[in-house]
Amino acid sequence: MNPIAKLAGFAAVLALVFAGAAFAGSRLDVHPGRAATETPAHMGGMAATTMPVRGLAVSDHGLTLQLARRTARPGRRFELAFRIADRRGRTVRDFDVEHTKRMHFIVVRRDMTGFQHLHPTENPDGTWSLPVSLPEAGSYRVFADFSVGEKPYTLADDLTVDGSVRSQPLPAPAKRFDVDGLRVSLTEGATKAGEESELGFTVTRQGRPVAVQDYLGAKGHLVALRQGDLAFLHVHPDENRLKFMATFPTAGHYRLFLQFKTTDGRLHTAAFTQDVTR
Ligand SMILES: [Cu+2]
Repeated sequence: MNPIAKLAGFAAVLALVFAGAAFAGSRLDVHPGRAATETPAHMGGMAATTMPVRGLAVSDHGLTLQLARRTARPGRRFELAFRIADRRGRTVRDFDVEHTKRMHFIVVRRDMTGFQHLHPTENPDGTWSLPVSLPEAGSYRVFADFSVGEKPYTLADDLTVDGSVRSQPLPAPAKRFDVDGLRVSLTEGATKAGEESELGFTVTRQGRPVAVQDYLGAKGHLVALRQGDLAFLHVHPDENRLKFMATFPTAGHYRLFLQFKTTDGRLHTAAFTQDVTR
């Protein structure tokens, strides 16, 4: 190869290198917004794995909720038995203590009425059982809320109570709920989807503050469910105040079920509709 041809070849290689760089540069320039928006979306996905929406499935990470029965008669007290089975069908027994209990059981009708928070009895064979009474007919969602090996689970199934159903519309969002002669106020609420928000409550009787005693290792217990699919939100209680931290995954309506105990030992349940915006 003569020197001229060699030089021309070298120039061609250089041109290719620069063209490639320019092409790469142009790719970056053409889609700068895509890379920028992909990062938060990905981080949002990661946040979702640390603050998961639970309670949508009967099985999760190899564990399955198995109800002994899935139908009931209205107003008739019945024994509801269930077990948690692992991948090989074995009964799970090694539950962690969460909020002072090894198993929490939530029952609520699909229209988010008839909320009950129950604590079943553990039987020697590893099954759980509890007496349940559902006065109204309808389709109920039942949630077994527990932790195994430090991993939290909320497994859910449906329980049908036969009879004619009178479904209730979701109450409008409100900051106050009167129950048992007490006024419960929502002082801080969720605002935006995907952001951790504080949910603070106060309890008064005729305008005067009412003291609450510890319930399940905190000042109160809060269950938050999404309207539509009844997704069960993970909520962190504040140990010293009637306050909770929760991340509402999407815009929409949620129902908050706050439970607290007054110093006379009575347990009260207040419910709030929470409007979460985009
Ligand atoms: Cu519980």
